[in-house]
Amino acid sequence: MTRTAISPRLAMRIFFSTDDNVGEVTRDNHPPNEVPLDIEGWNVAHLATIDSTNDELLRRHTAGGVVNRTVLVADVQTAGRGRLDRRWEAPAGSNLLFSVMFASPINNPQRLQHAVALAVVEVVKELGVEHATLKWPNDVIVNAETDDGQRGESLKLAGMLSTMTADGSVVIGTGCNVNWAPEGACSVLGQTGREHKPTEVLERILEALDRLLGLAPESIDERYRASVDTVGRRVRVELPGGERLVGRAVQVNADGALEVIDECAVTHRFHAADVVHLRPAD
Ligand code: BT5
Repeated sequence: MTRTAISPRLAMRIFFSTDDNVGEVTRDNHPPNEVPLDIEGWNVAHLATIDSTNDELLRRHTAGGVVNRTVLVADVQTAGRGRLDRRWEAPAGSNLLFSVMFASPINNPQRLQHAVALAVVEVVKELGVEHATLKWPNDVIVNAETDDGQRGESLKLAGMLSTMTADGSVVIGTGCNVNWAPEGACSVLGQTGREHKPTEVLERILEALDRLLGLAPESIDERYRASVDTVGRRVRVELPGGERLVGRAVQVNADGALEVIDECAVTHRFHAADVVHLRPAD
């Protein structure tokens, strides 16, 4: 028996938030202290401070001033956003906080998200976070091991927030814990003992992303599916409405949905949800 939890259209609205609450561009939130960064193939601006790089990019898009592959990176966000109106925290200058605009038309916005997530995994691995992997849909995590070598808790290293605009463009924001992590999460510094300049990590990620976007779309899909560590695990799926389900994640479908078989052998497909990787004992 198969159940689809929510329709792909509804999932799109949950997965990709809308751009109707980002406010107007004002003198206060349009910073004068903007410095261009020279990274080939991208239009990158470095801001000292902003409310949210996602919101700022959306405001600029609404004002008509954003070309494809524009990137904003900030030292600090005063109102950094997670999904579903949650907050994204990072002390000033410690972590990488950036958003990329992909201008319309876009065939498959999820594939772009997957490419960004794969680029982040590739780079943090190069920086020495060997066990970096993905938790469906786009969290970059590191699996802690329990003392007896079992798969333990997954610690979040980076998260992504995507917004579709009315004209079909997409802004993908990424927060990557380079030198700081809140309790219960992890950072590149914590995992490797080495500090990195966030903008240098950005440059590597954009280079990796450029390479990935040059691949055939199926190749990005294959790499993404091969990198999602959620598959094969016992998981708890938490839906935006508060509904919860425990089961085993069996695959990520071609449309990006996560397939989970519950304890009664019912298959569920999720297009948008929070997933918790359960330890064997949970
Ligand atoms: C995300 O949300 O993971 C999306 C994060 C996107 C942040 C970037 S930064 C650049 C761009 N501009 C923005 O305003 N946002 C994007 P979510 O899965 O909802 O996770 C949010 C939850 O993670 C919070 O409720 C906290 O519990 C936790 N959290 C907050 N800061 C964190 C951090 N630095 N590392 C790990 N977890 C964090």
